Amino acid sequence: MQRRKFIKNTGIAGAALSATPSLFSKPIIKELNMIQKYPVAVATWNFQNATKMAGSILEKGGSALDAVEKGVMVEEANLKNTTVGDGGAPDRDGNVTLDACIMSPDGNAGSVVYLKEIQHPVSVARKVMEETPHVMLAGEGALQFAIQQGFQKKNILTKESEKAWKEWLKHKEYKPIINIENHDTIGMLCMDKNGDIAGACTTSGLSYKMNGRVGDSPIIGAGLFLDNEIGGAVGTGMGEAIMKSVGSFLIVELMRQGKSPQEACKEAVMRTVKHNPKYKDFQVAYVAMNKQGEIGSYCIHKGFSYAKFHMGESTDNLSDSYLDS
Ligand code: SD4
Repeated sequence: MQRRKFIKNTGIAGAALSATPSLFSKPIIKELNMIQKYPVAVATWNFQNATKMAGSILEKGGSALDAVEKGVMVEEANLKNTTVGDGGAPDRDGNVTLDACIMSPDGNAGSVVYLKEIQHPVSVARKVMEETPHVMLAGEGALQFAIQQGFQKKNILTKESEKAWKEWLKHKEYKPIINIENHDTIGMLCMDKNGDIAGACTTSGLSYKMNGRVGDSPIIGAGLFLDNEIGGAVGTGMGEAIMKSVGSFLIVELMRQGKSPQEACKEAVMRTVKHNPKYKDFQVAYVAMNKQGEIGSYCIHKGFSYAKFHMGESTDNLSDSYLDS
C-alpha cells in the first residue's frame, strides 16, 4: 500500500480535475460537459500496466472487447502476480487452476473454470464465447477445447509459488489476508470510442483453496456483468460473498434504477456487510462504470484501489471503503 500513489476517488469531479487543469477559470458545468469521458479503461487494483495496454488499444480506435482481453493478459503473463494466470498460487493440493470470463457489448459471454496448464484463460473464455454454443467450460473439457483451439500447454506453477505453497503446508492455515497477495484478481471494464462497453475478469482464485473450488471471477453476474445500455461492474475479494449477492449483476441493475456507479457499488458492498456477521474478516471490492463513462468503486476494507487509463493519463485511485482499516 505504501508503494502506491493514490488519487482519492472523487467520481466525475476527480476525472475533471485531472483532465483539465484550467477547470477553475471556466464555468464548471460547461467544462464538465466538454470533457471526453471515453475511451476509458479501468481495472481492479493497481494494475496500471494492464490499463495502459488496454488504453493504447482503445486510443488507436480498437474495440472494447480487444482492449479488455489484451489488457488482462498483461497480468495473466505476469509471473510476480500470484493470483492471476501464470505464476498463480496453487490450491492446497498443488494444482494451479484458473477461472476467467469475458463479456462483449452485445451481451455475449464466455467463461472457463478450473482450467489447468494454460497461460491465458481469458483468451480461452473468448473462444468459448465466439466458437461454441455455450457460455462456460470446466476442467478437462475446457483444457481439451483450448488445445483444439491451438493454445499451448504450459507448466504455470512457478518455483516461487511452489515454494510458498510448501511453506504453507507446514501449518495449513487457510486464512486469506485482506488486501495482500491472495486478493489481486484483475477485473477490467473498457469503453471504446463508440461508447461500447466490454469486460473481463481472470484469476487463479484464492490461494490454497480446496481442490475443485471455483470463485466468483468466471461467473457472469458475480465477478463481472455488463449491459451495454447501462454500464458494467467487476468484483474482487472473497468470491463466496460476491457470488452469494450476485454482486456485479446487482450493481448494473442498481445503475439501471438510476444510481451512480459509486452509489451502486456501495449498496452492493453494504448488502454483503448486512448479511455476513464476519464481514470484517474479508475484503469485497467493486468497480463500476456507467454508459456515460463515469466510474465508481466501493469496498469493505480500506486499501483497495483501481487503475484507470483515460486521455493518455494512467492513475491509481483509492476506493472509498466501509471500514477505515
Ligand atoms: C476468488 N474473487 O476466486 C477471487 C479472488 C480475488 O483478488 O478476487 N482475488 O474468490
